[in-house]
Amino acid sequence: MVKINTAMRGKLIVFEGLDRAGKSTQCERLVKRLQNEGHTVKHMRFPDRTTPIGQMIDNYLRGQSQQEDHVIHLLFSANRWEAAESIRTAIKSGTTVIIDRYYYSGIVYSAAKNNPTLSLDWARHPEIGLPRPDACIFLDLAAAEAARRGGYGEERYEKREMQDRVRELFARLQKLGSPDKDGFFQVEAGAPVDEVEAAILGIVKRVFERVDADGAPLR
Ligand code: T5A
Ligand code: NA
Repeated sequence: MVKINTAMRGKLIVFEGLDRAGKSTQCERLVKRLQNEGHTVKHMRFPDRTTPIGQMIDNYLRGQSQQEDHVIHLLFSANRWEAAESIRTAIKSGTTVIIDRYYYSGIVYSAAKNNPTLSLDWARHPEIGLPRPDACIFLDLAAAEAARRGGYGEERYEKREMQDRVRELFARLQKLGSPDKDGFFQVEAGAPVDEVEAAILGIVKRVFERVDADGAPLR
């Protein structure tokens, strides 16, 4: 379905959305689908809880440690920077990289805390220079709907008011003209899994075609 052109660079596609929007479910499906079609695919997620920085983030999210708001923001960002070179290398070698959450989450969740010195704009700065996605697929789901899905409420940000602010800020980030505005695709995530997957495949196909036709390197 998604044509392979081995002479071309890989594509960088990230999934975003609220907690429980279905990002991991859809990332796994997309990775398998592309692999079955013969693409080389690298599947990543942020936070990457396996690195020393990622372990600090994991402790924080599980409520086992405290971090000052700016400090945890910078740790989330650092956790992406430590992977930046490997993402660029993969893309150059023709590997498509699919990521479960990226800097959009980084910016929005920190800004949703309403800390007076941690604005959306402040939060963007440490992310500037990271590999820019060819597409950000935003799985949109009302917070009330997300709360009805399994396992909700176990981690630090999984509270209704926080999720409502996060959803609002994702919308604002998109409207304010994020640097990747053109590559921002919203998908209605309340639909059955197969329908959400079909919508995503349509987007991914267009992104592959656009990037291959354009021939520009990853920014
Ligand atoms: N964070 C993250 C920051 O603050 N800054 C950052 O820089 C970054 C990167 C952890 C937290 O860290 C924050 C954001 C988060 O609060 P995480 O590890 O990605 O981030 O954890 P979650 O987003 O909480 O991951 P979840 O696993 O909760 O959400 P997913 O991946 O969106 O949802 P998924 O696929 O696991 O599905 C959840 C449930 O819904 C069902 C699934 O079967 C599952 O039970 N489901 C559906 N049900 C009905 N219809 C559908 N279409 C469904 N799709 C999935
Ligand atoms: Na997830």
